[in-house]
Amino acid sequence: MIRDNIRDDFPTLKRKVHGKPLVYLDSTATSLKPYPVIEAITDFYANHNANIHRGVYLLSQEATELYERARNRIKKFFSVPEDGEIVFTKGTTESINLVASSWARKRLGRGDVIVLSEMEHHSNMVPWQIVAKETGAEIKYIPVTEDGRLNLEYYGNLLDNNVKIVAVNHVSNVLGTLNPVGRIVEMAHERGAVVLIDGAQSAPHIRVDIEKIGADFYAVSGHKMLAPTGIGFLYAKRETFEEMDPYQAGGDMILEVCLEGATWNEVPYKFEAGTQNMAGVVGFGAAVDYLSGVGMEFIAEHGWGLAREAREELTKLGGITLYGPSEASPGAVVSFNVEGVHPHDVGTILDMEGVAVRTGHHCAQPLMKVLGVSATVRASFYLYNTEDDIDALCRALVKVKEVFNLGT
Ligand code: 7TS
Repeated sequence: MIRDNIRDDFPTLKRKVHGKPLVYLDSTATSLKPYPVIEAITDFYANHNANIHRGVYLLSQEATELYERARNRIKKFFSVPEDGEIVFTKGTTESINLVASSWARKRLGRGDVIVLSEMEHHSNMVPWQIVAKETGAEIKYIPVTEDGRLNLEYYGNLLDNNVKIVAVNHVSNVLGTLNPVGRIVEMAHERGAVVLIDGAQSAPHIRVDIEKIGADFYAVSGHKMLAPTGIGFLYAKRETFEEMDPYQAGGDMILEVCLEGATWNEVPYKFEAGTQNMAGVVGFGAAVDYLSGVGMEFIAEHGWGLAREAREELTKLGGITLYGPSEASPGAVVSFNVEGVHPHDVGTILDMEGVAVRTGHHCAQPLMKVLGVSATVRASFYLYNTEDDIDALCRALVKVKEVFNLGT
């Protein structure tokens, strides 16, 4: 069951595509946006548009207050303990690049080890490959088990005193696997390694308590959790941010500049150079308010229920290979292939039926290799999806089988 009226808040759901009502099953790529978020952005531009942290005039003060109030709400939503621990970025990709560039590049060298997993999104793999090349550090990968989980025993054996950083996702964008990040952090810390958690797919779906997880870095994208595109954040402990060099330099991140050099502003501003995505931050604040209003416990249960049901219904259809843990997860992702049909053909026929899914390697080519495929079809669910969307997916898949004469 879905709570009353949630769907009415999402204008995109009123769209028709190819003459059919839109069935949006690609929230893992980016979520739809509700009216309160759209209205917060419009209100910012219409009524408070001014640059933050620099004007004595009223509009600039209002813009600054809206920006910092949103930061505070986001801080609370993620149980971030201290001020100065949330740096706004473009999203998860930029957050990880910030850590790779400003933390890792200076600290890693030959003999050091970076631990990643085989189920990482490219944005939690390629920045580390570049750092490894530059510093001489080596990357080791936690393998994925047959049932789509991280092999924790292997991880335990990988951990030695040479491991300087472990970077893994909280929820896989392909398999939906919910990784035991608390345990992963604990094991790394016992060996003195720092941990970055890629929270791109967990933050939209489960209550993320950053203090409890205890990771050194946590990266989030706003656009997957109802906020606009181009805004996200990097969490780090205040001392960690203070010890790091700036990522980019320019306006707002300095304390004082003279011809000979400059000193840095306090955190988080030291890492927010230039004019920020102010309307994005305000929209992100409205998004966490909306999610809090619905309740993260409800959202987790709802997404998990839909993912479980989708797996059951797809299994009943027959001729479908499912990937990932059989009991699904609150990550609400179902990856599959229709046996004998290329995923792009499946996606194209589904689109003609109004069903939007993602097909391809999902920016996780090494994981595709582990699964033994070049691509999958991925249906992903969020708070505005219903059982009717699963029915629509199944009806469209029957069409796929008819087109390819696969029988039903
Ligand atoms: N990490 C994970 C686990 C992701 O799923 C994604 C985006 C990213 C990092 C990068 O996030 P960005 O907001 O900086 O782009 N994942 C997807 C996806 O699965 N389909 O499109 C984008």
